[in-house]
Amino acid sequence: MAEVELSRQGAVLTITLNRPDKLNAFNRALHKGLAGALKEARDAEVRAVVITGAGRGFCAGQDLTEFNEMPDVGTGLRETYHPNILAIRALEKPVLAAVNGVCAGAGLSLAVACDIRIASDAASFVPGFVGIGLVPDSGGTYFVHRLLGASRAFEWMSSNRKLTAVEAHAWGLCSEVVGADAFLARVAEYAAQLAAGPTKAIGMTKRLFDHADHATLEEQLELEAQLQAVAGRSEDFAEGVAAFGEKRPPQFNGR
Ligand code: LHQ
Repeated sequence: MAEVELSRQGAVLTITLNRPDKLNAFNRALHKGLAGALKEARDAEVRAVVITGAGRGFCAGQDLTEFNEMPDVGTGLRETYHPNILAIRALEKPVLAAVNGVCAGAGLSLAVACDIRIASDAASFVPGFVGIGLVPDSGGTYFVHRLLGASRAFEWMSSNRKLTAVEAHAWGLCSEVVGADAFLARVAEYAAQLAAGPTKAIGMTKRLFDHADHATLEEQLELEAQLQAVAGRSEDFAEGVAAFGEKRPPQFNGR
């Protein structure tokens, strides 16, 4: 059994974490599989990426029964979790976390490192770390803080409160909650819509928002100008303007 399964639907690459008996908790094999999958996601033919979990979980974070795989926690994080979180941010295309079930600990960190989250109504969001006496890692403090604001982020991450998908939606942690029966179809529809977009412009929008987190206004304006110059030379921009003039929907090719 592969710990990570890959499938392609047109320009959508779906990455399924596949250790369902452990709620897709991370062990070395899962990290390795995810790293390989994120490498494949760099293929120019892939214009949207979905990350989801097999079975009833999205990802329960570190496998606590295989903790001894990681003799030194700091080194373990740097070698396994960090490259995958950074790879998601470095992908210049949208990454959709399809949160099918519970996410906890570094599984929550993975979900919040993605660009968009949609949740099944069977999903829940659990800090996890504080429950076992740890600090949030794998970007958990970075992304949860940005999504929720400092006050709510701290209160939640220090409480281990399990949020339902509906609560997560009300907090802005996910953008949509879908009934479990309709979830797969909605994920496919959403991912296909993302994949049909002007991928280059969407990828650069992602870069710009990440840059805005640590930039001055002057630096941000400058990067916008640079990347707009790139977008302005893209085939998709030419197509967008032509389609507008011809009063028809644009057919973007991602270039
Ligand atoms: C699990 C796990 C799990 C193994 C459920 N491991 N088996 C990074 C690097 C270095 C150091 C440490 O930390 C990190 C990052 C982290 O991620 S730390 C945080 C680790 N994660 C957690 O502490 C979450 C632990 N799990 C839970 O709190 C619950 O299982 C949740 C809230 C996720 C789900 O609760 P339930 O829906 O009630 O399911 P369950 O607890 O019954 O779990 C189902 C099975 O999955 C069960 O196995 P069993 O054989 O009894 O059916 C669990 O033992 C197993 N499982 N999480 N992380």
